[in-house]
Amino acid sequence: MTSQAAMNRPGKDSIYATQLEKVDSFVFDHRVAEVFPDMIKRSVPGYPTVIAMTGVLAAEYVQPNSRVYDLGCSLGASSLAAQEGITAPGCEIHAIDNSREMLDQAQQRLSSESARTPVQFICENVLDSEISNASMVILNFTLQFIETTQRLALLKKIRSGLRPGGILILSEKIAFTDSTEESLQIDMHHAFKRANGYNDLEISQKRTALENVLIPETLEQHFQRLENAGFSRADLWFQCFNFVSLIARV
Ligand code: GEK
Repeated sequence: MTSQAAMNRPGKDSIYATQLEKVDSFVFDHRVAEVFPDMIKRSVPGYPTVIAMTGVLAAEYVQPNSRVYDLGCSLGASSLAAQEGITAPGCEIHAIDNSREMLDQAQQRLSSESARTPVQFICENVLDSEISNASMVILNFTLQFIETTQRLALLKKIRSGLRPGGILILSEKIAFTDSTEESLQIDMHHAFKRANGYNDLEISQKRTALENVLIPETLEQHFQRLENAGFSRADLWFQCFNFVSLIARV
């Protein structure tokens, strides 16, 4: 492939590659859905590991005849990992997203007819979702897009929909109270993006688009909120720069 062809390969994220007159707020529309796997892999350090371990955790924690909820499922990567990991019989996965464009593509990617664990695709706001009989709830990089004032109510609802022994996987971009650490982590995140082929214009325009849309919080805020929501404990199991994943237990 020539370097020009590589730049234009189908599925490659080049949404912010040209100078925009005005950078609009980021939305999960059809343009994003088309390039999403490439975008998230090149933007979120450790994403493939978090997804793969979601499958490992599903094998460990999903209980027979229970539900798994994948909230903000995008194209269904976490649902697929869970589906492949689950060994317990009689389970179902509810894959939920409020972007019709993302959900349509998720549905095409996961044909669940012959799968042992079926997936239901639901287009709705996770703030309106009913959660019950769950043994695992997945919030992989979704809570950061929910209004901060709504986050506790969502976690309380998840907690009360989980069975004894159930878990929440919470993966997020985080902020740091120490300003030196904050800039160090942001610099390393940008270095990660540059190493994955994004240029400075793309990095800066994407950052502008995500302002007030993706709102990261500190680890301390997450731990406190999980406690306030009624989880008995929460543990950090993964960190790569300013991206983390926690397991919270009932
Ligand atoms: C993955 N978990 O590949 N209700 C429903 N969906 C929402 C809401 C909401 N209120 N707000 C945002 N979303 C996925 C990646 S992406 C993360 C998750 C990212 C959806 C939104 O439409 C998008 O699909 C997803 O949450 C966030 O493991 O792009 O950084």
